[in-house]
Amino acid sequence: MALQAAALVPSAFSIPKEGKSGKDSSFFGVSFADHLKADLSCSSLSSKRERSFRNGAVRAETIAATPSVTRAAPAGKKTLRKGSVVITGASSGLGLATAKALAESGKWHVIMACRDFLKAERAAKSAGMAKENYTIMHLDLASLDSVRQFVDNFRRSERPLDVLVCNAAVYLPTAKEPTFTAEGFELSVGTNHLGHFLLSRLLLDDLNKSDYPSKRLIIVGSITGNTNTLAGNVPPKANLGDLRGLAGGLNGLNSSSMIDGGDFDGAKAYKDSKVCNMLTMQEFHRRYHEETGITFASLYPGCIATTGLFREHIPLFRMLFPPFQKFITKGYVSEDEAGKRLAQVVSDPSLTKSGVYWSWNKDSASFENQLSQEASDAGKAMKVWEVSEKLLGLA
Ligand code: NDP
Ligand code: PMR
Repeated sequence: MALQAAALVPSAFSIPKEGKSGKDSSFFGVSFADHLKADLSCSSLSSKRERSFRNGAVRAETIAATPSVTRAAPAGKKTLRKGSVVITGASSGLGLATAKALAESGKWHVIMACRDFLKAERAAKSAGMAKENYTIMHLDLASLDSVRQFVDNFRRSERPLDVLVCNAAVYLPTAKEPTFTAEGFELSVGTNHLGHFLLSRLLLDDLNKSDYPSKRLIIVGSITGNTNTLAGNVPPKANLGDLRGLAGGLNGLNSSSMIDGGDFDGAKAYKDSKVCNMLTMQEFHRRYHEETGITFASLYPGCIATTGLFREHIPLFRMLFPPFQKFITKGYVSEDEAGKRLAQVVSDPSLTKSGVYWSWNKDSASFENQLSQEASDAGKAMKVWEVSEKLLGLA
């Protein structure tokens, strides 16, 4: 299959230079054998958490998922309510599979934060989710007004917030020209990073108020943003540069639409946005973990080659990508399996460590993975944080 696919794309199996190349139809691009083995093994708050009880009351529904973590619960007592988790982009793919896994556990109420209400309702129904286990709330991450509205609506619902999962994303690999969010940021970084950055900054206070035994903020990352992997070396590679485009507002007018200030490339914009996601998780950890006890984590769930993420890719790619990942790289994972992985990061008592980028090995066992140099650069994480704050009017 690799040969067959390679024959269709001329730039097969050569190590590319840093920067742009292989746009839209690029499928292959790096020396395979050297990296394959390595990749397959990885295929201002002030209140203390002890006094953070939302609404004073503990709702009685069922036993919590994390009984061994008893920081906020008095010793010997179990938290007798369901966990309450917000998942962005839960209308398809990984988000839906995670929502389903958590809802089925009977231990979670899932708030599906989605831009298309009807699609989400149909998706929940066809996934067989019981009505009492989920609520759909409108959220369009490509509009900062919508993000703020979502936060208001969520607060009005008076549900606690125990876990927030920033999962939604767009990937626009074939776009020739940039498109923009309501506020004029390039769409991939605007949605995947900036929308989630605002959402998590606003909801941090709510998370901090939760009395749940283990509060978590999870931001979905990816292998393709990590240049210490084979997948991360497929061009165009992620690279935030000195953030000049981000600082300029990513508007494509008086600044570049790309974070590093270069020419627009949709695939690179997505990978850059994933680097921002992973850096943001670490900066949250550095700033707030000790003070709040919140677990901040990211993950690479595996290559879920069948999801809607690839809807904008060329038909040839969509046809070849799943068998390529299944049979050649063996990095493929089903939506169900990936959903179980993310559900583990939401609720497993053994995954409470903060500041971690989780991955799974061939036997589907989780392990703490290494991020690339750029995706673990503390200085860059702080800069991305500060520049994003300015763009969003948070600083
Ligand atoms: P999907 O396209 O299936 O899911 C993406 C979700 O994001 C959809 O529910 C989509 O909504 C939603 N979304 C897109 N734009 C917005 C917006 N503006 N506001 C609110 N929601 C929005 O892709 P995946 O399930 O594959 O992706 C989920 C996450 O997994 C992403 O963060 C992705 O980067 C990550 N990931 C995926 C991998 C893979 O192999 N598929 C590998 C590694 C990481 P709608 O249904 O309305 O389009
Ligand atoms: Mg990749 C072990 C090897 C491996 C893994 C785990 C992935 C995951 N990919 C691997 C290898 C390769 N890919 C190789 C050798 C090639 C060149 C033939 C290759 C190509 C490729 C393309 C063109 N891969 C891709 C694309 C995409 O458009 C996808 C992408 O970058 O989306 C941003 C993608 C992916 N490969 C993955 C994963 C997980 C993706 C997509 C999802 C993501 O990062 O979110």
